[in-house]
Amino acid sequence: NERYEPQAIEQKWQTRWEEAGVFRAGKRPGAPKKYILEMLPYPSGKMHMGHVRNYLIGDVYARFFQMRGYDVLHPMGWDAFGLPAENAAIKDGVHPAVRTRENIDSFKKEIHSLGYSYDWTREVNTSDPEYYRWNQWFFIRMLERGLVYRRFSKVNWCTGCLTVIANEQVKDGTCERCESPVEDKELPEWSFRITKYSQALLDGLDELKEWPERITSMQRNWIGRSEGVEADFNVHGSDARIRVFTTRVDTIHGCTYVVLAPDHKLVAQVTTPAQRAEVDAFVKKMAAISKTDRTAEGATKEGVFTGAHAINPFTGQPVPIWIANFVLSDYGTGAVMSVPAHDERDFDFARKYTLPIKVVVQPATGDKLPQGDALEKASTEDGVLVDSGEYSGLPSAEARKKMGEKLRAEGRGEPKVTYRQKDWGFSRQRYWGTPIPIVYCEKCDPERKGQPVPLDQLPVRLPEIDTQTVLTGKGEPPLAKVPSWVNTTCPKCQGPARRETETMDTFVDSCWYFARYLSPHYDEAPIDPKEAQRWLPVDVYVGGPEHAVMHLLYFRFWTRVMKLLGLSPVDEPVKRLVTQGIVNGPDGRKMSKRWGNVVAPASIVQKYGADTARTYVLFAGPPERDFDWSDDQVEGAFRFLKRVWTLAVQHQGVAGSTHAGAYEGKALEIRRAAHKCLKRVGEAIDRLSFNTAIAGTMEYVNALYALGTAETPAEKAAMAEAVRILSVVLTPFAPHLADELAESYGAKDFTVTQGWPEFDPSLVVDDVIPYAVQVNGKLRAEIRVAADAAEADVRAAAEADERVQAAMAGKTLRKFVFVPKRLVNFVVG
Ligand code: ANZ
Ligand code: ZN
Repeated sequence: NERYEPQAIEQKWQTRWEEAGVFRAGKRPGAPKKYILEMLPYPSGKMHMGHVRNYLIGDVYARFFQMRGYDVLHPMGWDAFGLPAENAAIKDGVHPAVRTRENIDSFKKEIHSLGYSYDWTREVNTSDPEYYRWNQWFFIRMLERGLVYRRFSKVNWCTGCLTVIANEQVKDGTCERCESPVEDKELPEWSFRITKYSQALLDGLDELKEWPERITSMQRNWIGRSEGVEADFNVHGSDARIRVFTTRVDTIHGCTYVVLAPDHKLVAQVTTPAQRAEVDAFVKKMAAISKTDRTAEGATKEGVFTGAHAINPFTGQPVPIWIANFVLSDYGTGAVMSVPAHDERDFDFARKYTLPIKVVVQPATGDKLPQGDALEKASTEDGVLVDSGEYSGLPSAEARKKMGEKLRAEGRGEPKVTYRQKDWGFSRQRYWGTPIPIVYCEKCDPERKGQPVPLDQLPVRLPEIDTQTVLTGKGEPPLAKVPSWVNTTCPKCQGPARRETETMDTFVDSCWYFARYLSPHYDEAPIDPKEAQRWLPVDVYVGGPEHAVMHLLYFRFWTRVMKLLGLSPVDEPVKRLVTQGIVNGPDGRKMSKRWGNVVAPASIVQKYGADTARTYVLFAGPPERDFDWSDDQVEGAFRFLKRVWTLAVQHQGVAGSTHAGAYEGKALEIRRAAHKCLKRVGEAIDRLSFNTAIAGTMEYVNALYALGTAETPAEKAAMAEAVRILSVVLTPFAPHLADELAESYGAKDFTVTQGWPEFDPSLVVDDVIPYAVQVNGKLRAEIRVAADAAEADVRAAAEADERVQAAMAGKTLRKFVFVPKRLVNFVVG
């Protein structure tokens, strides 16, 4: 065909790849492996450009490594449970399973249309009982080990979704998903004890050298390790003790009041009758405000005096006990010793309520801070202690150590590490998720702790439901409205029992899907440990940076659990993480329905073909960077591929040409251009610099045009090789065109299977320049080396020259002089 018509060739190749199973993993058991993975999508029906880009980054890598001889695993699946399908069902009555199925089908068609190299034999659907059965299995195994437990706690209740949402999903007191207000609510909640792994997850970050620093530092902050001291303040005239957590015990002599969280358990006990009314009113007011609002950055500090006093364990002096909004009950001990001179919040609070301010740390610089109310702002740096009894004169760090030891020795406290990270509450009042495999029997379990469903009874399947009556979005969890499902028998006494009606957070599903791909139908365990040995960890994981502190932390936790359970040998799920940038519209705003700037992938594929869509998106910028959509550049990518096609058509006559003799002149130029391109593109892909890889290919095509028609046998053979190399370097980006081109030149196999040839080093040397070689300042030889050759290489080439060797024979080298691009001089004596 004379003209480039992507629509005529792309589907054909997609079908051929699929039928030949080109992208199946496990074909090369002896070869090194690469596991390339992109975050599995929530099947929302239509693909957007963000998906296209995400999967392309992985796809280029997967094809490239396959060409380099690796056994590549590149799977795809569906994060199929979740709120959108359920919310849609509440609106229009379509069962979530039906909608999800439809969405998957259309999403999958789009994926196919872009020519991605997935091994579809490993497809996973998290809403399939064959999958979620293992969520239940993990739940029970973790329950046995105390890694799952049920707690009554304050949860974030979304008033729009009518469900519990994670801390991470609360943005400024509203739900990240529906933007409705979020309230605190006391509910029993199933939780994973992820905090047991806080330190391990923190330490593990040090090993993740190939993760973006931005992500690891977000995780570090999220885990929030804090080294400090717990100290007991006795309540004056009572045997109650207030334990505080402080990172600055060195400032304890400057503590002028103590603050309890409004919901601290000692509040009622310590409050004096005179203060009771005021305290009760404040506690009530605080309970109505969500935790996030109460402690937001800009929130004004408020508090009330309890009437009671606490005794400073170091000075023996009493200080007033307050309650205030800025102290959280679920961090540290829920109580703080306030040091207004050295803490900003305490300072503001002291100013507002005229509490004393006392400087006990002077700056190490020698500047002297004024005492008391003359202080203009808190001095928060470490320094040297003053007015601190026997600790005066000590540097802060040393004082902290000594004071912590003293507290421990006296049984009044101890050094303590605190983490900001919380356990992960994962029960949801929703239908479209994994049922929690628990039953409650009044006879065997009067406390309603719950008994696990026996492993051999898994999966606990979601019941068929009448959507209209069950998915109403109101009241009890949907599953509670299905009596035939809720009522069951107790595994212990066989008497009547009720099932747990809550389902699991969908983040559970994405915790281990990457391991399920290894053996998607294995039915003895979630993963076949043999396959885990072969494939884990994931070598390259591509996804959005917005998952930094949820999915990307949760699945690290789960990976450790899988190791604990003997399923997998690795501590960390992923070696290299690539977080892709955003695709904006031509207006520079994130593509969104709201801005009306969405470009549908299907429209681009239809108009220009998948290869143009792929080439454009990859050429638009480095994977990690955002880019703005440009119709002109899409056109540009299309024109480039047309030029490739025309070039191939023009040179069709050289197909199959070979040549046994030397290559000189134009023939040599053709070969040099080809091998340089091979080198450059390979190295760029390795570095993830797909845009420069494509730029290199474009320059290569220009060079071939400039070289004109191949006339001599040598030129023809060189050109045949050059076209073959063109099909190689195009394969990761424009795979359909690459295969079509290769086939029209007589290739008998797919380009991806034929592999990535090694470039010939002698052909990629750039310009060669002469160097004068002197011995004791006298010209002895002239050598020719690459213009960019390093000193050592030039020297080696000079030393290899016979005339130079003769001039230096029997002498000792005293000095070697190197003048780049000009000369070298051996000083001998
Ligand atoms: C006295 C002090 C003096 C403090 C000083 C700081 C500076 P990080 O680093 O985040 O762990 N704190 C402790 N528990 C709290 C709670 N439940 N709610 C609010 N604040 C709390 O912060 C530890 C510091 O935060 C602790 O050290 C405590 O204030 C406060 F010059 O104690 B500090
Ligand atoms: Zn029972």
